[in-house]
Amino acid sequence: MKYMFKKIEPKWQAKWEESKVFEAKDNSDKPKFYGLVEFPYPSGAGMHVGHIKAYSSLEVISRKRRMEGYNVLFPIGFDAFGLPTENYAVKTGTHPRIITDENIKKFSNQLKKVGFSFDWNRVIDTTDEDYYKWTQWIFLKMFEKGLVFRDRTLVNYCPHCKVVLSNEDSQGGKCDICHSEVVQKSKDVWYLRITQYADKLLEGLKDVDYPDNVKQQQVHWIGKSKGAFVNFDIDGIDEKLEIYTTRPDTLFGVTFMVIAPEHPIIDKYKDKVTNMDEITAYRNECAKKTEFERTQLVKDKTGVCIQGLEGINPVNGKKIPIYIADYVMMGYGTGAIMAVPAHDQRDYDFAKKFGIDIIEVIKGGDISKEAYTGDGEMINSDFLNGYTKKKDSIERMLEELEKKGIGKAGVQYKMKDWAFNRQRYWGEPIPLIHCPNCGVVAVPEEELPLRLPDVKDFEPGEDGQSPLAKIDSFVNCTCPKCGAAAKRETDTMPQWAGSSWYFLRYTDPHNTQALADMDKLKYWMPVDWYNGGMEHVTRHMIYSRFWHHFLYDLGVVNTPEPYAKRSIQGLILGPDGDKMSKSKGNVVDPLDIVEEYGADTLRTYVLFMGDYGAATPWSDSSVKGCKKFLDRVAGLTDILSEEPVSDELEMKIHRTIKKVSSDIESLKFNTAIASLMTLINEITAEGHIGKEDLGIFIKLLSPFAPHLCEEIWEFLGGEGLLAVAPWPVHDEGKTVSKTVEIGVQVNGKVRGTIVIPNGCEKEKAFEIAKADERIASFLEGKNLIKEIYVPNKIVNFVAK
Ligand code: ANZ
Ligand code: ZN
Repeated sequence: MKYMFKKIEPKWQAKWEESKVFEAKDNSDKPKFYGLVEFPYPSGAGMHVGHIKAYSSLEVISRKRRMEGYNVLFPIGFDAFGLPTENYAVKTGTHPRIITDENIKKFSNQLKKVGFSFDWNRVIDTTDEDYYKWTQWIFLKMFEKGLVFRDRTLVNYCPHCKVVLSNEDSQGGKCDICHSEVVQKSKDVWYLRITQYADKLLEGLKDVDYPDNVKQQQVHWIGKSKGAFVNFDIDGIDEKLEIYTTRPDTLFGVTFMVIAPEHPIIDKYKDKVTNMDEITAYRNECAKKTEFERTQLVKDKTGVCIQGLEGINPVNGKKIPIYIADYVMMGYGTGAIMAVPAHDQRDYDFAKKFGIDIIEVIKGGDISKEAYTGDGEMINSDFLNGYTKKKDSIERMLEELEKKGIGKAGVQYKMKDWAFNRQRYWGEPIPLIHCPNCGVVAVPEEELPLRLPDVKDFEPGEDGQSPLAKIDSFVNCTCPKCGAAAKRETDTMPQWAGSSWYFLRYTDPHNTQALADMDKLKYWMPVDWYNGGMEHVTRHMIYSRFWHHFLYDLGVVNTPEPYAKRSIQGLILGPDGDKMSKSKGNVVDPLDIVEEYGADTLRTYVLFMGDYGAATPWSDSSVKGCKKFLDRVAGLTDILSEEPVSDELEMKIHRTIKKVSSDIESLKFNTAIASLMTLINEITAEGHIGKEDLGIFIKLLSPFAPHLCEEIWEFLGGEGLLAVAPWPVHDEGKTVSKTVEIGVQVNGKVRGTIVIPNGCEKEKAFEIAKADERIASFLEGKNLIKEIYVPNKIVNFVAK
């Protein structure tokens, strides 16, 4: 048969849809498999080849699982709130609802054209009010449990997008959305207390199967640090300055202190400070810098010595100067540090610049050149002198500090609480009310969903207020507690809200009573395998693990961890090896490939192109190669024969079953496809193939190229749909060759080779060897002294 993809692809897509073969069953006795891919943001640009690669791994695994007899949940949905749609709405005056619906339609059609085996009956749209009702519900539960709080703080603000950004969304001092420069701005911010779950998020990593680098990134992001809080007296004032340090063992080496420019102690004692003007000027300079700039390890440190305040080192009573400097952050630890220039490079650079003493307390380095951060013998440190292990000196110092009541052990996290509001329209309204009498009050649960009001103008207010603030009918309400006239919160939730629990909704997408029914959750959760990008390993995965742990504590879900296993796809680069981007003009449209070569070719190619986890450049010629391979597969139907295949080919078929089955499980799709390509060469060389063996071949290929394989299956008269036909199982006995070729030595020299039955007895091997003419000639006229046989390897005769 000819590979007529234009004809067969729509045909099988229609059959799959009609037969509901990809719909997951809720009440099934079969074992379950829940495969999850990161649902797309339905942008106007439509699908990218990167989406195809990202979904193809679990597409292949889900298809294999169905054939192995599992009840498979492989869902898709749309993470549809967010800025690009809103910016487009502002630009065109079209309502985001309309834009979103159009984009979702476009995406769905594209996904269907590629033949993904998603359960289209469970599609989720995070902007659907029946969905975001539950996003708001979870938020209210967090509010109820004290995990929501409001604080006025300096925030990362993008003047272009007019939104507050979390640290993660403004890495490198640039807005994650529009890449403009981020500025610092004082704002009221709603926070989710994710730090309260820091330890659970760390602990939970022990129970999940994530790649090591994924775990490491999460551990690093959480950034747990063990150290000590120590109180320093301020000379002449009844006030303590508390610092956080990871190195209390170096306390005798402290020669100054540094506080963050925003530290409140300055204003509290401004009457005592004699250089307030200089300090104010410095603080104004600092306010212009982003946190990113401030944490860079630049040698040239800046700062101002506070005249009029002096600290006292609690372990030796020495007076030390206090500086303000921007390398100390207000948001970490206590916003104040004890500086040990001999053993901390930042402090060292600072001390050199400001001419401050450097006291060595750990032997081993050369402090005339740089700070020494290694281990060594303690010196100049009173009761710590002679200690050689950091761990022991820290322990001894902590004991001392606790005994004297001047310090205690403590932990800190790099992770900050999650800034959870945006001043934008296209997001979930935050269901809170500001009442003049009662303060902040929750919208009653039965009033959920709190719907987004219809507006005409999506432009945020110039003062950085949400567009919702301009809608009086939305803002004005009555307090649910006391009935007084009150005002609604007008900020909306960040992009990351809807994706923090979507995998739960797939288990029961139409439920109106709960976010999902407990029995269904118990059947489907946890997600067995979640594939996605490295860029979502911190933000999205940490946020969703946090929500899931919270829901677990609430008793709403049945497992603490949502994802049992995680894998990562590598990027698809442009043909030139650069990142694909519109501006570079090297973007490949997947639909163009479907149009020209067929969906099966596209699917096969994105998994054949290289290591699944690696970044790989696009290659048109390799796409064509995949197309040719599928042409040859179609051609196998022309050499069908009842003649049995050779033992050799049978062995290769069984070896291929074994290899494809195991390669798929370890995401080695490229080698799985390559082994099918090799097998087709073997079949072609043989010249014919039986129905049953061709059936095996297309079963193995079907997760990659399902349309063509269904077509061949039908041609062969296969029963039902190939999509649920049983996956082939190899016979281990048939994977080994029936014969082996081995060398024969006479007196230690190889004199020839013989073919013996695989694993044959030694007497038989000797018999075959002696019968070999060449070998016999070497033995002629000699006495055999010894016969040696290493099974399947070698025969050696010793003769004189
Ligand atoms: C004295 C010291 C001596 C320190 C030494 C280090 C080495 P991690 O591991 O990241 O938690 N620090 C504390 N609070 C800070 C802040 N708000 N801004 C900037 N730096 C801060 O780092 C903790 C260390 O970073 C602390 O330990 C403190 O310097 C500094 F040989 O104290 B250390
Ligand atoms: Zn009230």
